[in-house]
Amino acid sequence: MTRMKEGFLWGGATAANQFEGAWDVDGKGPSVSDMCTNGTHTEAKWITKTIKEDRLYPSHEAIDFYHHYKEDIKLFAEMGFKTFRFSIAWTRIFPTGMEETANEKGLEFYENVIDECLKYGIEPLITISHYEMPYALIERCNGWEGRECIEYFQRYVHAIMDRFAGKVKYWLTFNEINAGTMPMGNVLSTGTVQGYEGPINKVKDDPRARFQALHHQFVASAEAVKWVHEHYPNVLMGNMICFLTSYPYSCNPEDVLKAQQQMQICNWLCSDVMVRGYYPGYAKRYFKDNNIEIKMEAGDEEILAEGTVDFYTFSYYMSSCVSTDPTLEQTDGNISVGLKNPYLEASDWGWQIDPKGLRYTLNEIWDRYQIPVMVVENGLGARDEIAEDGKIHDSYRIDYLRKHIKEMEEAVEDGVDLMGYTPWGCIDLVSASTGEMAKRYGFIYVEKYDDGTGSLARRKKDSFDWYKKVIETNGEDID
Ligand code: BGP
Repeated sequence: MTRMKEGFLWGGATAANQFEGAWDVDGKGPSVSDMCTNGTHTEAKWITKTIKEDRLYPSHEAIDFYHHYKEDIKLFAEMGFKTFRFSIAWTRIFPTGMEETANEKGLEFYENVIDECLKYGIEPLITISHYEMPYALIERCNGWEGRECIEYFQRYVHAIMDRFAGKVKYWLTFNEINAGTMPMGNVLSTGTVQGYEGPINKVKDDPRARFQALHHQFVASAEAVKWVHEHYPNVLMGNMICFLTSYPYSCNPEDVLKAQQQMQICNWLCSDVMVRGYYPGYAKRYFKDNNIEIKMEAGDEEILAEGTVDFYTFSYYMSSCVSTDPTLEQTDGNISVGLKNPYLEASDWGWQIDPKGLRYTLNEIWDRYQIPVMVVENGLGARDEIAEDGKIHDSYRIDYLRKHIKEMEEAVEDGVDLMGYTPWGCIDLVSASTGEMAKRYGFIYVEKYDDGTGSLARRKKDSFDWYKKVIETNGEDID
């Protein structure tokens, strides 16, 4: 097989709210994720306005990376990680988002994590905002609908950059920013849920507020990118898109056009703004057709144009189909639902497995933007069992990852400039969509269960040694 280029960033990905725990330790404030209870595949998790004694909030302890980071990073180093993607919890640095000065304890924690990575030659890749906006900002101004969030965000960005830009080269502004183009984005992404309590899939959607919030995120991101470029020229700033690959269900031109429109609004809109620096024509038409009026202030367009990103990153788990036929069967998926593809199998959570779709997607992205690309999430959420020999034989996970790496290598042969690959949840962590622990992605098993119990002990799965070999051979040996 293909060897990846010299310096290819093999690693793994996580997010603060899904694995750190210590949700109220050392001055940390509650984030939107800290207000979410657990759920299941069939029963949606809730967001509550206050913490309810009789409910379980999985982010509060999660897998307690906060107190296990040395042990965990050592295991990542043993696998040979070149990079480790994690996020900084905004609320560790600014507990409500609105403070004037940063919380030193929060900065210290991330400094320790960064130093621990560097000790092993692991390059940190940091997401600045990964479904972790301060809950206080949701209460104050309906999350990102409030323009003032742009200023609070800059304060946060300056604080972490002034402290860490000398040590960390790769940064992403907003995780899966395109979640804001879909109703599911209201809770974790745009935070447009002021006063709401209930299941996260029952939020009353107001597309006008949601797209206004998204506009504020674009401006906040571009302002941050521009400022960082001016102050820390060695730092590279990336976007992050939840890539929802959509195929036309049939060759009926109606289906083809509908699939194209879906790809435009759900996938391309955000990266067109962040990579090219302006809203594309199809977005303006979509806003007009849907009575969405974005309130822009003088200077917004200039900021978008001046704060374009250096590299493009995305998550890729699955694909689905689009059709004008309303009778076709739906499938579950990441953030949105689509139609079942008769050629594909699905995970236990209904996400359709499509390795070739990754090659297709990489080519589409590269053709469109011609800037370095990185796959910063990919993986199989599955139930793992500890076997009688005390091990976890996760051949299904190896199979999923192998097939995706193979297609990634095909894409490189096609000419795509691929920087790296960080499979999701390299250590088991809380599921973003359901709050479950049972939906595991890791190379490392964590003894933590859906009812909140578990010793938190770590064990290597079979995939641990397999991935170690993949990295050692720079992608040449994936068998
Ligand atoms: C992405 C998120 C992650 C992550 C992943 C897997 O959308 O960026 O935070 O959790 O999906 O999803 P889930 O945890 O729902 O299986």
